[in-house]
Amino acid sequence: MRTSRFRRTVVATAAVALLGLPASAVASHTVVRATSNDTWAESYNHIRPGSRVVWKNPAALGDTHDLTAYGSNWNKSVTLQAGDQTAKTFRRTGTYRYRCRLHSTKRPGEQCRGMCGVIHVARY
Ligand SMILES: [Cu+2]
Repeated sequence: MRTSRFRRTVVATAAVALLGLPASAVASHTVVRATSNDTWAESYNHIRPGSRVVWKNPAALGDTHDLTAYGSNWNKSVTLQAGDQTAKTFRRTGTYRYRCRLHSTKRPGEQCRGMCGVIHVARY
């Protein structure tokens, strides 16, 4: 799997070089999964503008989670039953924070604790 991901990256990079686009123009597809420890894996993701993030709540875990945006730059509030997923394509650079309201705490002015995550969108 490591090799195929590397090969895909090489192919994508070569295609971009042929098109004369900067490497940073390559959009990606990122999967964030709820874990049995009530965390997001990975909880921090760095992506390029135009990339799609899919949050999955694996059916095998049998738990309910929630995906709620916090901060003032985006909105999302979705309940994820076991087996559910939701997605968003991030077109603008920025830092997008989210949490599961069932498994985290967030008080005004304090950091989120528990099942919290960050999507960082930047061109480099
Ligand atoms: Cu949760």
